[in-house]
Amino acid sequence: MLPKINTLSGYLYEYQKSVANPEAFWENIAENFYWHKKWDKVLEWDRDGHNVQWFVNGKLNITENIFEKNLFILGDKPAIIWEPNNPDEPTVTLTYKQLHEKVCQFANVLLQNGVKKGDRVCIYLPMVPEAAIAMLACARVGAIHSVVFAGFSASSLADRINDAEVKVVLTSDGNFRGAKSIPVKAVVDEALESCPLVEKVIVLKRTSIEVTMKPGRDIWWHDAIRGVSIENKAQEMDSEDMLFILYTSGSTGKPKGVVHTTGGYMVYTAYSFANVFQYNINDIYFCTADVGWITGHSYIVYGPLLNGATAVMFEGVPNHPGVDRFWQIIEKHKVTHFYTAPTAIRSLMGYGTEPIERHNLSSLKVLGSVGEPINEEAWHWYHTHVGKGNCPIVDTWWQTETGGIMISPIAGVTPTKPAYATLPLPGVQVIIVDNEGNELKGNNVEGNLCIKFPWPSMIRTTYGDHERCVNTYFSSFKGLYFTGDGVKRDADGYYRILGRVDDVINVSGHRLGTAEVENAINSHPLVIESAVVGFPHEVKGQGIYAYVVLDAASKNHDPEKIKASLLAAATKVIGPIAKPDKIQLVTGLPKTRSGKIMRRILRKIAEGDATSLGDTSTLLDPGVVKEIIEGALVPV
Ligand code: 6R9
Repeated sequence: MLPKINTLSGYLYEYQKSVANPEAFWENIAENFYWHKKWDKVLEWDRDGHNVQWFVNGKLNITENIFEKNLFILGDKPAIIWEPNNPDEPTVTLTYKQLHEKVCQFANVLLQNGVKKGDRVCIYLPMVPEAAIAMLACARVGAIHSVVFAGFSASSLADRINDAEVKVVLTSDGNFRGAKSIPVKAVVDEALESCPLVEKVIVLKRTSIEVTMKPGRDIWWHDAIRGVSIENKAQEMDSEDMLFILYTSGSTGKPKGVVHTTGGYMVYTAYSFANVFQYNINDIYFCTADVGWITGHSYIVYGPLLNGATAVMFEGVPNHPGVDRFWQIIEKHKVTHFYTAPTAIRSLMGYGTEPIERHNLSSLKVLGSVGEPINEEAWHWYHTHVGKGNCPIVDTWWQTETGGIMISPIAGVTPTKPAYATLPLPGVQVIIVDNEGNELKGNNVEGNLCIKFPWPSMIRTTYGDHERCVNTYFSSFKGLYFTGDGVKRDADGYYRILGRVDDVINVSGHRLGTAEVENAINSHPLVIESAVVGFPHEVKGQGIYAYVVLDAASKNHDPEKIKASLLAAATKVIGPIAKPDKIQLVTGLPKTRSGKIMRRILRKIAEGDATSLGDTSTLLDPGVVKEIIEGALVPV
């Protein structure tokens, strides 16, 4: 087991140690893993070019650290408890031994289908055990997985497949989500029309809807594994070999492929899981995220399994068949650790406490929150009604790029404070800077959240474009990793995340670039241009507000029909998560004389606060603002 902090003074001691000598600190943690060959050097770092290597020349396979290292002790312990969308369907439990066999078998399937070390495999699967099996099988053979959330559209999927030059796609016939059944394979077929490099598609049967199978390219999962050996020797990987790519939205351009590598990611996710959640070996841990997001990667699959944890994996949604579904799962599996997103808490709050009271939640010990700032009301509701006042809430701040949790209470150790992520984990050197990059020292300060020293699971590059990585994260403030978030450090030295300060919006915990949504809207033939901003939304955290300028030809069309077709365009180009909540048709956008859209003004109007627009004198046409305010939609 990994060393665990269990007192506040222990935390302070470890933190000091990790800052005084990060290399010695992480080396000590890394010693707990199984390496074919240990590192020659703990850290190699070139600050300016952002070339960072952890556990240099170490050799290992991450799946051996999940399975072989622990099988003797963990063999019959459940690794994954899978809860299907329909509660009448049986739960599937896979022990460590069974999961190991399935991973090895599928690793052999990948090899037989021509997948070699370093090849990219796209995983576009619903929340079924095979999603975890697929990820681990890739890691076993040294293939780089790129999981794409199965709610993304065909064109988003195609972009991600092409950017990573994917060779093999793993998917399913369909997907059950709540009352809906989604035709997943049909989306893949559409995407692959523009993905010439894909050689094989392996299709899991889940919903049994009819699908077309392209001869020579498409194979059924059950046919592919038939008769295949359950023994597989893990591929030896370098510490810095890529483990996976995960696409995420930024403020400009198309989503970028965030790259994580093997050794550092393993050490950090395992260490942070053990410490933040204070997981003990008989606990049952339930994270409601989807494996399509970083939370699913680090804290459903890798972090928990590296710790020998039992993880509940849920296929469905919180309100199907009833709004007590989460509570029913907690009671059924005697869940001790529950990790979810503020948006889910806020939406369930709307149904009152009766659905909770129907269930016995006394097994719960720790509650977690991730994905967006948790407001105080939701924090208190979660604490009082779900945790009955007895469970610490770990409000975990981190990002796809950070790989693992960065600022968070340690359960039962760090005194919590509603809406505060509290204190950085050991090894995380937080610095707050103003817009000019000056450090804001001391307490009671507010500014841009940066990290000044590398940590093992930090982003290594953006796939295929290292310069983009350097420009996006390391050039706003010299020598610092810039997170894109605003933060406040209060009088106690506690951190409160204030949300994004760039053009990224966070809708129900899903990251979207405003430019991405604008591109989708602009794909509509009647649109000349558009500007998208976020606005405060009671359940989603942020909603999407789109200001759209239409072509003169639109005069002949019903504006309501146009709005509906704009929603359809966003769904088609990105996916349903990108559908605007409000669309305001305008005749022009507020622009500076150099043609830059003044988003600050549009944001204020969308928030319903048109009184403090600041200086509008630099605008090309100030009249536009008045018109927009008059037609503004009431925020919900
Ligand atoms: C893990 C994950 C990252 C962005 C991040 C921030 C927001 C995540 C948060 C939080 C406040 C928390 N965020 N956790 N804000 N409190 N506990 O969500 O990764 O999808 O990359 O999003 O989410 O704005 O910058 P990702």
